[in-house]
Amino acid sequence: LFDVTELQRIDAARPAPAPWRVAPILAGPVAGDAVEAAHNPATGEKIGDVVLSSVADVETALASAAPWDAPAETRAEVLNRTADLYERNFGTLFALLATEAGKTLPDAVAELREAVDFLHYYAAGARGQAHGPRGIFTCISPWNFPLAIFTGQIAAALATGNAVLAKPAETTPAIAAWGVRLMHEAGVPRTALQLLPGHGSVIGAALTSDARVNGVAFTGSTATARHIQRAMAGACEPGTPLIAETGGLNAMVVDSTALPEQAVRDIVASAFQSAGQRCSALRCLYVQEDVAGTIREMLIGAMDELALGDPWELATDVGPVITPAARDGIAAYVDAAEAEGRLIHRLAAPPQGTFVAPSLISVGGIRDLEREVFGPVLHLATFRARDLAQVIADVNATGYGLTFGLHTRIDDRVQQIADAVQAGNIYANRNQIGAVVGSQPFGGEGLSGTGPKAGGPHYLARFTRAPGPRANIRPEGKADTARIAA
Ligand code: UN1
Repeated sequence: LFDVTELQRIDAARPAPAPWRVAPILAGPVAGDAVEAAHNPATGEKIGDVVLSSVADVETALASAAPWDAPAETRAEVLNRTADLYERNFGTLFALLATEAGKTLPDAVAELREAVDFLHYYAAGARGQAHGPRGIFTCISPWNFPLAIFTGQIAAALATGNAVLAKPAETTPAIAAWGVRLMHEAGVPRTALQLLPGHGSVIGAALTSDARVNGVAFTGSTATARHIQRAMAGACEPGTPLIAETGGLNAMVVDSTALPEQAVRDIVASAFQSAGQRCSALRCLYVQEDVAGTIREMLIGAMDELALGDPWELATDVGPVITPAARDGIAAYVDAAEAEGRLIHRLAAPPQGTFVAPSLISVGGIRDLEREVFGPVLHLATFRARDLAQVIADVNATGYGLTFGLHTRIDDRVQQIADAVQAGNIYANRNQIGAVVGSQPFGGEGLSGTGPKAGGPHYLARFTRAPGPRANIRPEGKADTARIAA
């Protein structure tokens, strides 16, 4: 997919493409609101300006939005063309992913590939969709996958012929604007796709509590999902779908039959890749007590090998977290654990930028975790063989159900545990991040999301209306007016 000489070319051109200026992209005039500066999380440098959207801009978008009435075949071709444009613009997209979101180069490559996969997968799905669009979809996406999830939500809504109002995360408007530009260049009409960068506290209500909104796709916190659901309930037509992917409190169990080298490699990737800023990331590791000492020592050794720093350097394993506030919050959490004598190991963080050093904290079990800490913080617990059922019960009792990892060489145990754990994504003998569009669709259960899984066979149907008979006609051909459906 990528030519090494191209990588050298973009490396020579860095830092690109700053400074930029991003504004709402509407099918009507932009009113705008305050202008906000954007910063590179790794360095703190200013990289661009964002013209925030006002409530008036949301009104303009809603009033001008029109479902994309092109034939399914045309929509599929345009989405495939968008994927080609994404690939051709990879230099700019990588630079934006590194400078605006702090993504390491391997994470940026994976993110672009996932966005491209979503476009192709939903393009293929569009061709087989028999049902009509719902109308207008609001798509609210997170900063931790500012290209992949942003593109996936929009591609699903567009593939099925809806109009989209896209609100990117507050910290990643430039990546979103590039994506929207490329979608428009590929042939998506402006009335079918409009971009509203801004703050949820200002424009969130206008985007979700309006009778003209026929569906919302959301990825973010469980608390925000609840808030959106209440907003929609007060204004939207009953049955208007909220398709939400939310938080997690994810565990992995390593039993004494596991291959330690493989388990440790997968633990490190699951907990610390992307600086732990994935809702799928491993938060609570349970190791069977007879191998706990070995795994713990190997894990500390592997943590010491992690390189923290400039996400643009190929050698970097862990980049920055998203904002100074996120850094301070995570660091305070780890400091509190240290004060309680529960800190097992912590690396040193670079002094500049919003870096958080990966850390390992001792806990009795997942019940000791009060909330999801969205960073490179791993909790370690041990269990005795006879307590395995209790471990699974405790994991289920969190109410979350996003990812679960298992390392064992007992074949029967894989199926037993997979049957007992309530989680959307269960991974055995591999890492527990990095779902794959098509072959490993991603979604949560319980507090972790509504389903259906993104990148799976049932996702597009939620963006459509079942056709249903418009009217009940008597066999002899006369309409029974009393029974004509509205
Ligand atoms: C998220 O972190 O918001 O499988 C969800 C994975 C990713 C997770 C995306 N698809 O690691």
